[in-house]
Amino acid sequence: MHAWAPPGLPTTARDVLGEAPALALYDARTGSVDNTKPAAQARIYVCGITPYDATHLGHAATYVAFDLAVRAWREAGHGVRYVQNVTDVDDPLLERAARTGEHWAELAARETQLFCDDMAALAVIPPDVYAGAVESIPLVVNLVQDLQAAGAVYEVDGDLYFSVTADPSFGALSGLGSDVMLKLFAERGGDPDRPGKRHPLDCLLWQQQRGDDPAWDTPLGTGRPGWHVECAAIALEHLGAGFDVQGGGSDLVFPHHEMSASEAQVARPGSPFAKAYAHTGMVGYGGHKMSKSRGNLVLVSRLRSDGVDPRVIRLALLAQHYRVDWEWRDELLSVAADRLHRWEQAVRRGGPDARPAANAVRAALADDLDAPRALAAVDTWAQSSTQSSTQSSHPTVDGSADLMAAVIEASLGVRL
Ligand code: 5CA
Ligand code: ZN
Repeated sequence: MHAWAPPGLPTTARDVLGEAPALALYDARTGSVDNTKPAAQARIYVCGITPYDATHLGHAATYVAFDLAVRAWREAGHGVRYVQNVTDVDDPLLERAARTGEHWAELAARETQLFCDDMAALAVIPPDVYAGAVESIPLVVNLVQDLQAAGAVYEVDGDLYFSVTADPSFGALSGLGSDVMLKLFAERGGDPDRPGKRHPLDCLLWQQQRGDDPAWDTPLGTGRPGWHVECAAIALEHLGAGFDVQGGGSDLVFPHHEMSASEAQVARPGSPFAKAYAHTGMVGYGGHKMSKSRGNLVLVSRLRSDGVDPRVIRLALLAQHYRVDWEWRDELLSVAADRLHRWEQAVRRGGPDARPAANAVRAALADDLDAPRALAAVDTWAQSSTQSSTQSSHPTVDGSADLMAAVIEASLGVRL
């Protein structure tokens, strides 16, 4: 699949300031903020959309957060290999298509394109590999065959299930008790009560064709892949086991990331699936998690067509720490627009030495992507820029505006 066009990536900040500090991230498995320790090439997988409705601000917040991680690694001198999937065949997509009468593949293609347009507008660096579930079916088949060889697969009425007991570390990522696991599994696409299963948490690897559902002829039978194995197969193929960060929203910690990791670890024993698991908080609206199924959505494309500058949308998202759950409010846009205006004026006017503020921006982002603290550092510099035009105690320094603009663009993804 084609992802979207990359934004400009100036190197001025690195040329002037040198390498940014190492990126530390909160890891769900260890429960602490740990330094990432990527090789020359950092490897990250971020779970992509299920394209049955347009990109909402919750999705946008998640992809902008991981974009900060990609940028932080680049500023720290690493190359980055970034893989993202598109769940372009799955129950919610098929259900929506059946309801509206549109062909499921057309719905998926249209919404994926809209997502790509939204991401490009938000200056999100695209993944190097953008892989659809449908095009990745051969990878899923291979992985399921490896799991069969490992004795971790059984059949229930023609459907294939993964035995969670095959992975001794199953549960270590989420750290949840079995009651909570069962509840979340049932809420998030699982089938704990299906008769014939050996363990209620065992998850579907391959589903035999039902009715008119789309299906592919494979050595596993005529059917389609389960959800968790899709991400395990795509990540293993395009990144290899033991990649640096598996990312997604906190709604994916369990079962999705737990299951994908277990499947991968049973198929490729000896290496953890990912070294760290990073999750964004949930964005709510009107008192509930913003979700396609609930329909309480604020769409990026809608804001854009209403004439909102995408940089303002991005700044509104950056004003929240990625790990906390938060509520969207329309006033956040005017606050962000005001901030953008102040920054633009400051950069036009010039200001005092930008190095301390620029280093503070990079340090804040390296410290578990603390974007609100990074914005505050720029605010302070912009404020002193106002003073330097009126007071000689804050003399304007040549090149400081250029450096500030370069850091804001490279690290925060906002081009002034
Ligand atoms: N296709 C799967 C992942 S393999 C999926 O969860 N798709 S999704 O379209 O439902 O969500 C796409 C991404 O946005 C996921 O990382 C999800 O965790 C995140 N996300 C969904 N809703 C919100 C929200 N309200 N706030 C923040 N992130 C969200
Ligand atoms: Zn996923």
